[in-house]
Amino acid sequence: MKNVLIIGSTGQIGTELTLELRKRYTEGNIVAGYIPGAEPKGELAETGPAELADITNDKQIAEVVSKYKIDTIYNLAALLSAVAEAKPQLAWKVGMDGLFNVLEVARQYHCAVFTPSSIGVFGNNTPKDKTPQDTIRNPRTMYGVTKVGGELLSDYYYIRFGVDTRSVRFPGLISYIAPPGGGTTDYAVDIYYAAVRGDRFVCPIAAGTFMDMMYMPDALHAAIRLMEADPARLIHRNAFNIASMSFDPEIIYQNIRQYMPDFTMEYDVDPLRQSIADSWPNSLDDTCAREEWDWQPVYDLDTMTRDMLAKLKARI
Ligand code: AKB
Repeated sequence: MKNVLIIGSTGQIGTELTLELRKRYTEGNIVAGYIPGAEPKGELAETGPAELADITNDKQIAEVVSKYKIDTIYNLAALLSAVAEAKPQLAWKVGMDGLFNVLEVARQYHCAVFTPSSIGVFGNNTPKDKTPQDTIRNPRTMYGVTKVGGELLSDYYYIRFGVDTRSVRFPGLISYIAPPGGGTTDYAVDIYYAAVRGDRFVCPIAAGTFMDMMYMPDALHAAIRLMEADPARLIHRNAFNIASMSFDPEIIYQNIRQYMPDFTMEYDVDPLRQSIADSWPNSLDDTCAREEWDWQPVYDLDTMTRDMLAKLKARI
């Protein structure tokens, strides 16, 4: 029996992760944690319990954890990279103070904790291609600072207090249910919506800018598989490089055009997003995840494009 709290259940990852966990763990409670103004709706509201769980309110989180005898917390609350640059104080409050609240509750109630990290932990001095697992992490964005801080704090709670903390460095995540909000990699989601709506796409990232990306089903699988992994095999914990594909705007554009030949794209580069993208790796080396918990992605760019276009055509 599993009792799980998802903090940030109505966001891009949370919406799908909560439903996937409910399908997987049919006994116990998979609690959708939310903040006022972001209440679960539709299937998310109908398939299981939902509770207010604001990451900045430690007492509220502790009450939910105690009420449902929670054993695992997925902490998905975060401001993405571009928004975090506009609101650095709030990004710290959610990313660091919030994580501290979650880890303290986990320490007191003996919960395991998953907190996503990101390719945003890397910076201009990091090796760009096949970025190794253990290497320089020197981001110059508030998002990256909170993600590096989060990795260190999570490892600290494991080493000092035995809290079972685990994490992956997510690349840009591409999905068709809940939109991302304010990330540098969002263009790789928006481009599919434009193609299906029949719009000309205006790309905010320059041609030739490679970043790692992943289709949401692989990302969900990674989070769940890591939390189920045998702890005796884990040499690393916070956080594992994972990878499935790397492309620039031209490559994804040409891939979509194979299926929608009339689709067009132009560039209007956003300097903030471009400077963040330029500081991130072109591709990650995920050998440690493959060796320590059998990470293996299913989707590549082409299988993702075919699925995204089919799913979005059915939805829009
Ligand atoms: C962002 O672009 O901010 C995120 C990320 C790569 O962490 N999608």
